[in-house]
Amino acid sequence: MVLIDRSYRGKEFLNENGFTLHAILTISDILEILEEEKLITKDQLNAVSRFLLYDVSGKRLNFEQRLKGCKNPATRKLYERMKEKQSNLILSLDVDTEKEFFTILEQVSTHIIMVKTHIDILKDFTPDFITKLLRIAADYNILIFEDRKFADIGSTVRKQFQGGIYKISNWADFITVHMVPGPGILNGLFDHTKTKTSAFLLAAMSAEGNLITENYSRRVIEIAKKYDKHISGFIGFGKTEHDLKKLKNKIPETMLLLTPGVNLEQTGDGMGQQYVGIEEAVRGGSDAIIVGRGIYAADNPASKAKEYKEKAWKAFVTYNL
Ligand code: S5P
Repeated sequence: MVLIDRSYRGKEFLNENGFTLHAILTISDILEILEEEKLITKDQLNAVSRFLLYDVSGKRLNFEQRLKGCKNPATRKLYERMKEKQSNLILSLDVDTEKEFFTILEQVSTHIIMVKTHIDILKDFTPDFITKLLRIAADYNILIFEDRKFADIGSTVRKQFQGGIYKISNWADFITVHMVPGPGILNGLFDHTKTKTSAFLLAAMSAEGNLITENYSRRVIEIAKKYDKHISGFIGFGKTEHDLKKLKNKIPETMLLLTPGVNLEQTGDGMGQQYVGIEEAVRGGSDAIIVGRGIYAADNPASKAKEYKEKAWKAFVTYNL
């Protein structure tokens, strides 16, 4: 019998004897049919799906165990938001005016656990923006994620994180960090500060042709294990469920895998962005999806956010909870 990963569905591939196989149905498809026909229960479907997800290891912790074992307070907050809001949707709100930003944020706020900012995109930024953002975040139980992608020597990133006009360390629950400069970047960001901000490290990017290799991803994860006080997890994209699973299996269980490049309608944006579907991302082990244009550029961001949230949470409950 050949076990076929869902990501191969509808595609042709060669088996080890050189025969072309055409994948029509996956084990997951069959399980879903059995559940629809009431031949197995939802619990059985979930248990077998989890078993398959983790390469038949069956050893991964469930959501509650991961939350319990998690020592990083910022990561715990994110786990708790997921539980409270029954959502694993992060909105990437890459618009360029304050008005647009808050109009969309208020429309979608009940559906998201976190808003990801690129604060330097705003053309009318003033410190009042942060005051307002913090208030809305508190009112709607949303965390704030500044996607600054720090990538310099320790001394420089410290200034970029704490200083300038943005003073990110005062308000961001999370930031993103590239590990290209090595571990010194984490010392620069976190030594001798009382910041509550925690980091997500870029482990695999969605941009086509990016230079991150599997070995680089592994090294990033190894460094993160030593700095778990300040690291909440990883940004990780995979074109297929299988690619994501390979990454997920290297990640410590209490850390989170957030996946950008998720879109229900597009496969790319003509500028190198690549997209994966919600189901594939979550089946691959993604804990939360990051969606930008799929929501904020939609005719009705609120109903789109609801759709993304419901689909992503359903997949999470089925395969990852
Ligand atoms: O590999 C990555 C990492 C990130 S953080 N690919 C990404 O697209 N991102 C960010 O996710 C990117 O900077 C943007 O803010 C968001 C994706 O936006 P979308 O409009 O393509 O969904």
